[in-house]
Amino acid sequence: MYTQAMDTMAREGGARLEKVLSADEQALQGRFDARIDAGDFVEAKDWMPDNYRKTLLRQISQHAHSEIVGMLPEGNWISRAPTLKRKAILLAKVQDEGGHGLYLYAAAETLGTSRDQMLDALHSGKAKYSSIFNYPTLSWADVGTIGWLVDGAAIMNQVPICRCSYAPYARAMIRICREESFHQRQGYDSLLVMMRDGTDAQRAMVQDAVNRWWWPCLMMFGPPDDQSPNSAQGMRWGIKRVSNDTLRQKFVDACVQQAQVLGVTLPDPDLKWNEARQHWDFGAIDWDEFWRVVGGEGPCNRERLAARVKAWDDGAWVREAALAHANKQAMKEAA
Ligand code: FAQ
Repeated sequence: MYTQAMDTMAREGGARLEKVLSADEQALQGRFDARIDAGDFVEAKDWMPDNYRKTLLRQISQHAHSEIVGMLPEGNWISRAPTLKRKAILLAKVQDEGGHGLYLYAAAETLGTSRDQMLDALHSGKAKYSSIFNYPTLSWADVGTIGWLVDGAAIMNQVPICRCSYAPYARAMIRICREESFHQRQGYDSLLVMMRDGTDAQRAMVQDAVNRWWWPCLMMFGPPDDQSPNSAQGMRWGIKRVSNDTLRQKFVDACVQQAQVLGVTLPDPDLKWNEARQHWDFGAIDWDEFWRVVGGEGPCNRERLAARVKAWDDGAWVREAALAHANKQAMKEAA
């Protein structure tokens, strides 16, 4: 059932050739499939099919880069936070995102890809990161809205990954989800204060932020299930536990009531409770916009990548100094 099908794309004269597995490989494959079927977790040193490894690396790399690039939109507001308390919270949150990136790069390293390789792929524009971080943060309310909606969507997507069949990724996700939950609550709290105790201008600022972030947040869950090329295999391998559309629907259902408590309107005239489905119906997502952003043509793609490349270049002296220090220590110890 869990074949190496994605490995067998070699073509000769237009015909598709199946990779022939040796008897040993077939036995390993059989044991691996049985473990996945039994709900076992796979550890770094266990045998795994090449494409299981590649699929994990694709997803973990995209996830890790999202955490790191995701520091930029909110980092932009650290120096302009309205109070010392909000500044301290925002600093802690942005720092947490950096930590998440590091756990995830470490999880990817257990699969044999170094952090340098992954960063090279990010800086050269080859690696993906979440579409959501290519939108600008125009006002202070964007920071609260990112906490409420972006972290809220991230939690919805990431809680099921705590049960991912690859144990090092699952373990990293448990800690990440705990922190994301604090992120979501601080964002919601910040918006609630503005909506309840703020001025009309502040309330309008929150509504404007929600209007701009709502639809891009729904896109975070990825394309519809019937247009998601990686879902079927990811789910069969227990890497992905819940489908893109199911998670998106759960997110909408959760947000409607939260928006009511907050006193903001979600910018979707088609949002309507469906008694038969016991879910909220919502309007059509602009998938052309999603693919444009994923393809590098979002409002901030160039700016985000340039900021990451500059940070890497500016940090060269730190890496060189750390390496020189480590070499000196090693020589001392050897002597
Ligand atoms: N943006 O076949 P599927 C966060 C790509 S972390 C860009 O459905 P899959 C924390 C997808 O890679 C947010 N590309 O793919 C935070 C694939 O392209 P590929 C990140 C996207 O893997 C908060 C193609 O489209 N979270 O927010 C997006 O089965 C605040 C076809 O898609 C994760 O990465 C997108 N939104 O499902 C930080 C969670 N969606 O690779 C700072 C882990 C899809 O074939 C501040 N990842 N694509 O070239 C996942 O759960 C999955 O990878 C999905 C996509 C659900 C994102």
